[in-house]
Amino acid sequence: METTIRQNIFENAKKWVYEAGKRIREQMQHEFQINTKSNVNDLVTEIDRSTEQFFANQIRTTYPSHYIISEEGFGDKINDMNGTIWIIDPIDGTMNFVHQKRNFAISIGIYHNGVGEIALIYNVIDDVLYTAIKGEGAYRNRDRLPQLKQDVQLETSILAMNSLFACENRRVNEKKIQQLIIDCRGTRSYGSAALEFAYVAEGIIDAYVTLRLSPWDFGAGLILVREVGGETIQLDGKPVNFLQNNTILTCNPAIRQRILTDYIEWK
Ligand code: 2AM
Ligand code: CA
Repeated sequence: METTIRQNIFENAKKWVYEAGKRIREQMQHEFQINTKSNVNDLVTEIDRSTEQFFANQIRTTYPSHYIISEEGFGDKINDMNGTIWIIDPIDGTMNFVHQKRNFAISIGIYHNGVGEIALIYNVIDDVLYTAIKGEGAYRNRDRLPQLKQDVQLETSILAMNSLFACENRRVNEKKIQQLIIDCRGTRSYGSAALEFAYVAEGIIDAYVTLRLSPWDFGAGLILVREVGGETIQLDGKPVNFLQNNTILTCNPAIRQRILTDYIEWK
């Protein structure tokens, strides 16, 4: 993608993210409708939907040739990564949004022919915007994030995980996951994949490992982490697939092989 086009898209995306964040903060002052999707704990609100519709309208008006992959149904049916594709989660961490009224994010990753060009992850309540542009590094608001340290070890690392390892323990050897939890310095579970990627990029955690994420959960985060020298792969070591759900390890490369080799064993 040409630099000036990339910059133009970034400026618009940033403007829309701030605008959407302001709308969410206003809308959540009033009562809003909450529904369930695939199961009783899989939540969606009218604010998730209206926010996604807001982005879809802006993108289709300004960039009619672009495509959208998104969670709440306003996107396109995509079979490959050709062209310019916006991967959008209007609210990542909907359970946090509903229960905690904080710790959720707008997540937007923009890809051109499969290459990650632009990432924005906006912590709406804290008003913290993480951004990345291909080849230009990653930022937390106006501050450039340093490259990840290379001398990191598992024993002094903090890992983000979630309860899927307990719920879906038929898939992986849970004894080895238990050992991973014992061997690292500590674990965290923030409940928003986008923010967990942002924290890996910021270097305040060293890895995020999970059994199932959708493309809109990691589309932006993968670019952000890449721009500080981090890596995102599936738990079998293969590259991620943007057209389906994935197992995910995003981390400081210094601890990648150790996690995959010593602690991930499929049943
Ligand atoms: P969401 O809030 O947009 O649904 C919680 O651990 C993280 O996993 C959140 O980023 C959440 O995104 C995502 N998530 C929740 N349920 C999921 C599912 N069934 N498949 C994939 N990702 C899911
Ligand atoms: Ca969502």
